[in-house]
Amino acid sequence: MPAPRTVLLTGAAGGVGTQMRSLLPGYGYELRLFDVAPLEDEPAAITADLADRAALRRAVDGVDAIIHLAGISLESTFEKILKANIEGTYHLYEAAREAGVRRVVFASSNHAVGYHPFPPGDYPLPADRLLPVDVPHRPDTYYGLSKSFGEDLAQMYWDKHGIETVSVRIGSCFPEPTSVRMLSIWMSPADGARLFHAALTAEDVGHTVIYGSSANTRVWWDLSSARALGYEPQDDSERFAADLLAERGELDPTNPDEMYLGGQFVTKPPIWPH
Ligand code: NAI
Ligand code: 15L
Repeated sequence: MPAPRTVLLTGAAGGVGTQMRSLLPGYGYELRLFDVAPLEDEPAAITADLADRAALRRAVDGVDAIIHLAGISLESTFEKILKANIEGTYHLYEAAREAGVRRVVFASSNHAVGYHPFPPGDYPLPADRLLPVDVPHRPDTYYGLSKSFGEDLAQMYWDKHGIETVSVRIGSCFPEPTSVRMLSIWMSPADGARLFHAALTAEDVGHTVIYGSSANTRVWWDLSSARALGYEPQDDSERFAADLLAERGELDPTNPDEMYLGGQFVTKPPIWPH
């Protein structure tokens, strides 16, 4: 596949989308922006819902690849998750198929596998303790379930229609980690851009699932499938560890709030209004 140049960024108004709008042009991409929330400072952005098939068709027309971030990014009601994340991702892939787009990078989540306990041991964990990428889905919320669906949808569109996808089980992509759990799953925005660039340019990915994090000393999962795409993370959350640990202490592997990869999504899925 020739290196993509024009890339549709859905969810461009969100937290990750805003970071990627500033970072990805540095890799040579021309971004086409799509979000249901208006982007006041981006007059060319397409303001539309993923349910709007005509708007999606316009959005995908002529792009070389898609980074699909749009959707509800926390737990919500099943009905809202169904519409935005499950039906919305289906509409996105149908638009890609109709327009002949060959590569999608799908923002999956650690919450697709959130019910796996985090691996025990002293950090850094040896390679054979890290959570492999091929563990079964164990969604911790309706939100996580929608990400499991998205990964399966991506697999089907590869097998049936030849559309390649890299499904990125993002950990926590924020400027800084703000909890002890995030020390293990943090992905700096700069590493996020490195990872998306690798996912857009690697050859012959078929459908590849990867974890998305920085090279954290406390990492819980196996980054080898991401590194195999050419991803070379540069950041490590360890510089934030002393302060967070002094304030909150190590995670308690017997506390249901803390013992799973998905953290509090597992035990207290509050229903955020969206
Ligand atoms: P966010 O909530 O800040 O942004 C999501 C964007 O999607 C918003 O701008 C929203 O307006 C848009 N959106 C929601 N429903 C839509 C619809 N029906 N049609 C069009 N646009 C719609 O989320 P964030 O943090 O930027 O995450 C981006 C993606 O990455 C999400 O899919 C999220 O599930 C995933 N992710 C993010 C993680 C993180 O650490 N930020 C961790 C794991 C996954
Ligand atoms: C996610 O999937 C969410 O979108 C993000 O807001 C964080 O909560 C992240 O997971 C996390 O697990 O920290």
